[in-house]
Order: sequence, then C-alpha cells, then structure tokens
Amino acid sequence: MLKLTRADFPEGFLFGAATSSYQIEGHAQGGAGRTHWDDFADTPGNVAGAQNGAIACDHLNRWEADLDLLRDGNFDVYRFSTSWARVMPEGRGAANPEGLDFYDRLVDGLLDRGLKPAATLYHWELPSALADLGGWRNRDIAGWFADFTHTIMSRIGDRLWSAAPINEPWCVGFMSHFMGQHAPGLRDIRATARAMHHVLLAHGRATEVMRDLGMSNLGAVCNFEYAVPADAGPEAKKAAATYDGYYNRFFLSGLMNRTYPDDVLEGLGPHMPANWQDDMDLIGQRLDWLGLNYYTRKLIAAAPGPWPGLEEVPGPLPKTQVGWEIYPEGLYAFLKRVHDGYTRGLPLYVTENGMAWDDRLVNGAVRDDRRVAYLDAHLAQVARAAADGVPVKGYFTWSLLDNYEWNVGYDPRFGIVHVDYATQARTPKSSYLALQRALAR
Ligand code: IFM
Repeated sequence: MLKLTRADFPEGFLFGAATSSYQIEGHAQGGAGRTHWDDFADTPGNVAGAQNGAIACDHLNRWEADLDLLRDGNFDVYRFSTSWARVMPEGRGAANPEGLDFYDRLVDGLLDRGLKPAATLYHWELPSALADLGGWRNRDIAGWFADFTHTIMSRIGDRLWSAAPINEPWCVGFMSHFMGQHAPGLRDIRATARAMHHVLLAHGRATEVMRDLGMSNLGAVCNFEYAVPADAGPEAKKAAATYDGYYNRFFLSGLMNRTYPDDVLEGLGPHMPANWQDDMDLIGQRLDWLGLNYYTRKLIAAAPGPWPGLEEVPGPLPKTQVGWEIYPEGLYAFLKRVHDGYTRGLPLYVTENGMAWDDRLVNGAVRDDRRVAYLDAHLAQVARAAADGVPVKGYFTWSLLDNYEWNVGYDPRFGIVHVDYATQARTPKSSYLALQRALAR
C-alpha cells in the first residue's frame, strides 16, 4: 500500500504513467524506417545480448489493452512519444500513412477512455538516414525536426493535452556523444558540443512550429541527477559542480536564461558551433511548463585527464537493479532549485520517476514491494515541495510497462505492469495495484 493518496496533493494535481515509442511499440512492424538504435544494437558490444526494439512489448498491436490498463489504474494522463522513423521512415520526405494512423488512433483511444494525451516528439530513435548525414552533429537537424513536428502535429496536435519536443536532451547530447553509451555511441567532445546545442535548437524550432499550428501547453523535459562530492576536499567539490553543470545546468540555463554556464563552456566552448549565441532567443522562447525526470544521485570524485576531469564512484545507499542509489530527497531538492532559481512560477511536472528491479511472476502475481516503497518515498518529496509552495502540478511514473531499457536490454524491469516477452502477457504488479487504490476518486 502507498501511504499517500490523491487527497494528499493539491486540487487538480495529475497522475500519469509514461512510456516511449521504441521501448514498447515493436519497431519492426507497421512500416517504420530503420533507426540509429537498430544500427547501434547490431554493432557487437553495444547492447546487452544485442537486443533491440524490433518487437519490444508489441504495443503497436496491443495498445487498446494497454490504454485500458491506464484507465483502470485511475490515471489521469498518459505520456507517450511519437517515433520519427515510424512517421517518416527516411526522416525526411514521404510520411508513412500507417504510422500517422497509429498515433491518430492512440490519441482518440486515450480521449475515449477519459485520459489526457501528453506527447513527446522525440525519445531517441533517430532515423538511420539522418544519422548517416551526421544526426545531431548536423545543424540541419533542427529543420528536419521542424518538418517532422509539422507532419505529426498537423495530424494529432489538435487533440493533445500537452506536448514537449525532446526527452532528456542530456542523454541525446552527452550520454550518446561523449560517453558513447547510447546511439550513435560516439566519444567525441566536438560531436558532443554540437549535439548539446543542436538538440536545444531543434527544441526551439519544434516549439515554434507547434505554436504556429495553434497548439498550447508546450513544455520541455529534462533529466536531473543530484551530484554529491565524493569527499570533503576542494577537488571533489569542483568535480561535482562540473558534473552538475553539464548534466543539470546546461539545459536549464539554455532554456530559461538563454545562455550556457561558464563552467560548462570551459570544456565545450572551443567545440561549439560558430555563432551559437545567435540561437539563444529561439531556444529560450516561452514555455508553458517544465518537466523533470528524476531517478538518482551520483557521488563524484576528481580524476586526472582533460575536462571534465571527474569520475563517478559507488555510493553507500540502497540501489536499484541498475545500480542507481535511491535518494528521494534529491527530487525535492531539484523541484525547489528549479523553481527558485530558474522557472520562478512556471508549472512543473515530474515527468519520469521509477525504479528497475528483477521482478518475477510467482503464482500469477508480481510482488514489487521495493517499488511501492520507492514510489511512496518520492511521492512524499513531491507533496513536500507542493506544500512549500513549488508549483508542481503532476507526477508520472516510469514506466507503465516493463520495456526495452536501451543499452542494457530487457533485463531491467521498470514497469508497474509486468510483461512476459515470450507471450506478451501483461500482469499488473503490486505497485500498479497500490497506485490504482491511491488514485481512486
Ligand atoms: O528508460 C529510460 C527512459 O527511456 C528515459 N528516462 C530514463 C528511463 C530509465 O532509464
């Protein structure tokens, strides 16, 4: 049982669950084009078991039952994403009518069930044809993304409750181009600087397109990690500040202050595209809300070598299946910090929060008591922030379904609903049942 219920949150507070297209739909179906995640997974050593999203949760064919789960779970809103390569298989040019029809039906299906559709345009599956042209390193991506935005939003934008262009720009920029852990798997500072800027440029162009189409309630979704110095010395303090800079402040500052932090430019500045400053008004245009994805904290120590000169070290707190420390206080800290220091009154949403565990189906049930405790502890921090005057308006758990967890494949289970990948059977876990009870009206 969760300790908190809907009644512990301000009037009108929304509860949702989130997913993303490539992680659940089954990308090999329905006429979608190849993506850089298919290429990345096909390259030996990149993804656990070389697994990809070809079938995933087969949501493409099972979406109606999946939306029933959301309705029956007493959720208010569903955060999903639209696959660029499903809508435009080559990334540019001709649209795939099957892809457009799918998202059209999905949105109507949500509305029919009394659920609010919250769309994210891009959750990481770049069409391979665009990756071949340099992907996020190429400035032209902002225009290609604007065209994709126009194509999909001309079809579904009139019925969405909210929309955001890009999920977790840090993952698109830094994790994928500096750390090499996500597609396209680069480890290159020049590629990183360009991708980090172009992802925000694409955000700006897409936002313009959606406003021109008459859409409202447009936001941005960033991920945040609470950086803690690994020891009391000045080197670790500086290292944690640097981590905080390129992880948390770069995107916040670009979106809200129309500039990038000096300590991040210390490393990325020499590699930025020419005249990046001229794009900052477009990037920092008005938003209607900001979404925070939060999972964990990191202990950071100084390390020899070029910028950023740091490394992550293991922390002492209890960890999830993927080794992430459980630190609910960090969610309160970010809600407060983002509101006080950047957004100052703009509605905030926790657009992702949840944990992975090696959940097992035993006698037809999945007892994920650890996840119930995780959700409870994080919801308590959200309620605390709301009580302290932070305008946090909603909370989405990640994820509705167990799904494809990118470079670590299908082993980590983040869902509140268990998926048996052999049969595609869905089994609501204890966490789903606890939320269902807590959210009942
Ligand atoms: O599964 C991911 C999701 O795609 C983006 N946010 C974090 C989740 C858990 O790692």
